[in-house]
Amino acid sequence: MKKLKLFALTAVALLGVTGVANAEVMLAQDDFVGISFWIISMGMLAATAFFFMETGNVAAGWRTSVIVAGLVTGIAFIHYMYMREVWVTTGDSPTVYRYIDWLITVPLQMVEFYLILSAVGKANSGMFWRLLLGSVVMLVGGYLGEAGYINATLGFIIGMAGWVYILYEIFSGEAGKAAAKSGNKALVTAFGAMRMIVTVGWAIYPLGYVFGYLTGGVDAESLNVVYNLADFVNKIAFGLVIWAAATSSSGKRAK
Ligand SMILES: *C/C=C(C)/C=C/C=C(C)/C=C/C1=C(C)CCCC1(C)C
Repeated sequence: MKKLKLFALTAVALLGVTGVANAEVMLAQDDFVGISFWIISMGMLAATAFFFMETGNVAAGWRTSVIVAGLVTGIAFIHYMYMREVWVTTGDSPTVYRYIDWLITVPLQMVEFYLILSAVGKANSGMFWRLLLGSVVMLVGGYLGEAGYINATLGFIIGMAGWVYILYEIFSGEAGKAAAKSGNKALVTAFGAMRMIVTVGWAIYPLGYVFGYLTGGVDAESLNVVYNLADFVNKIAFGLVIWAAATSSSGKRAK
């Protein structure tokens, strides 16, 4: 198990590093957006190592949730290496890489709601499919708007509709009700904290979109700084909340 973990971590780090091995343009000292790409890449790498190493310290029912938290930050780490490269060499928004990352990591985070409910035996697959549907609508709308396939305002409206649907499901829908009735303290706390992240932390993304596209012209700098900060909070803090619930409800740290 230890060797496997070490191997997985090395593979993740190497994949990220090969993404920059042929970098020709160096990070400029006044490129603060580029610097934010770097800092966040390293945060993602550290979080990935942490989550994978911690999987041995939680009860079996919570293990998958902690592994998925590590997958989210690991996938983001690799995308960040590529996004940084695009930004530093061209000064353009790495829209395609960003949305590929979101398209993989957001559904994985939706799986987390399902997984923590199933860790206490309260999940059903309908919840997962509805959360997935909401994320796909949100991200496809956003991508079509940002990539210029449809009008930016229309893309924004479609994206908002998907997000509101997710919020409905976790607050008033079946998932929200199941969490409230579960009677498991660690789960209720984690579910509540994850829900706050999806409400408050996620609100940063549409704000970035508004500053980037809807306030006249395209402002790539504020768009990317805002998205970078949002990813830092929403991927790492989200995973930490799950890890905290997993360790507290595992009682004594498992061997
Ligand atoms: C790890 C990546 C995460 C958690 C990404 C989340 C992305 C969003 C919540 C994006 C939301 C958007 C809207 C609500 C409307 C405008 C378009 C988007 C895609 C920026």
